[in-house]
Amino acid sequence: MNIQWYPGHMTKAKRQMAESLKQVELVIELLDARIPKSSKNPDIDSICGNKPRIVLLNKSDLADSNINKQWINYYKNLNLQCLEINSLTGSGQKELTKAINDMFQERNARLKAKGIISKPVRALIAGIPNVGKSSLINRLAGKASTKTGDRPGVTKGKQWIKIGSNLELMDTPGILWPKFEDEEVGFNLAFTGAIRDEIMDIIEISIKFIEKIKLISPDSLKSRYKLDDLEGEEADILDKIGKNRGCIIQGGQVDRERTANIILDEYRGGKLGRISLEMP
Ligand SMILES: Nc1nc2c(ncn2[C@@H]2O[C@H](COP(=O)(O)OP(=O)(O)O)[C@@H](O)[C@H]2O)c(=O)[nH]1
Ligand SMILES: [Mg+2]
Repeated sequence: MNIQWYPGHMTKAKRQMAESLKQVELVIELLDARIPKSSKNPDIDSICGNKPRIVLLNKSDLADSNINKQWINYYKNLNLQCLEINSLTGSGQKELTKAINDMFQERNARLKAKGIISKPVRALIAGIPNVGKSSLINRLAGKASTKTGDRPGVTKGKQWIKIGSNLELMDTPGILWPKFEDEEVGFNLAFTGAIRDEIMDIIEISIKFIEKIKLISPDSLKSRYKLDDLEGEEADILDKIGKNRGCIIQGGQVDRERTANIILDEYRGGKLGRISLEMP
């Protein structure tokens, strides 16, 4: 898989992240619950230094709830706070503010002893493109104060969004770059929509996707697309799905591109069910 990267963007994001880190006491690291490993920047430890951190499994509504729990345990064992969240509905939000309050209890008590009643914890939300940073900021802010669906770099200015009396959020999220350590990471990012489709071969991606789902959740593929079995090559399965969906072009051939788009869109929209692509 050939993906175009823009080193200039990465350098800029790194610099901005370093700048933002200086201004906060807490990093809220957002991961995609379906692919917590692939959606993570593996350099996050060194990027954050010893700044306190909370890991959030976002889009938890699209991932298998048992596997979400496994990931939470996995992080617990690494001594990292981890919670699942849905930035669209706000589910998990209460747990998040409670976790932050608990985390900074000592710090608040220390300030109080000095006579400082309330100094909100300043936090930065960080994650790879499309993981849901803007959605979470909007959700926590309680109104549509930041744009969602934007490409990295669109949101600008530096303001603080007050959340309750104990928390202030930087309105500009920190952008982390995913790391293409191996091909599988690239495909996982593609399946979940973290990489723009225009720069990929969507048919190749969908074939890889079918290959993966065949292994981890064959029944969801069969029932969604009314397939009796998953025998044969992935490309043939793609064609069968196309036929069942009436994606036919002139000459009676299957419109593979349209079919590929349907499959990926439906997975991303949760229509195939809650399917996690990575386990701890
Ligand atoms: N199902 C689901 N979709 C989400 C969730 N959070 C964000 N999204 C969607 O993911 C896409 C990217 O979100 P956005 O906030 O723009 O990501 P950003 O690039 O990190 O700022 C948007 O289409 C959101 O509606 C979530 O918890 N669940
Ligand atoms: Mg955004």
